[in-house]
Amino acid sequence: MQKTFTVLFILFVLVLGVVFFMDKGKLEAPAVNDNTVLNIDGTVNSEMPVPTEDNTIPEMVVDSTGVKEFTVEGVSFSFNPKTITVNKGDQVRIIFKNTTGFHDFKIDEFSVATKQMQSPYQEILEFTADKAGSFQYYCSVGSHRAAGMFGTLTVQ
Ligand SMILES: [Cu+2]
Repeated sequence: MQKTFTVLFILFVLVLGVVFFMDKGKLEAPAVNDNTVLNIDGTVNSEMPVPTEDNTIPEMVVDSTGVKEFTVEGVSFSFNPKTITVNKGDQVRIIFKNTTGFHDFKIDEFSVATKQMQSPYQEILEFTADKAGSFQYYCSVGSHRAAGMFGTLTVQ
């Protein structure tokens, strides 16, 4: 009888212990929601704008003067969006937001380039899309372009 009680008591303590640790695990789960922008080291980046509710960056805005405005995010090692399409003759504004790493944004054919800067960094470029074709925008830091940090500007 005494032995049975001891065994039951030990089981009870074990169950309590398991429940306690499971709860503790839940409490310690990272409280990061999907809209949070993280730095490359995983810390929360409070300086950068939070994406819109559907978690995308708006692709294009036409301002009151007719300028086609695109927000392009740079991370290691890609741009978002990966494609931009405008019409020949459009005045184009690129709001380049480097959110992760050390990058720039360049389009050789239109002679536009931001500085090479560590995130968080934002620079605004403007140019006239005065020739039709497909042009690459890319990051000229190190081998970032080869690693996938480029996109396509189509002027139609
Ligand atoms: Cu880069």
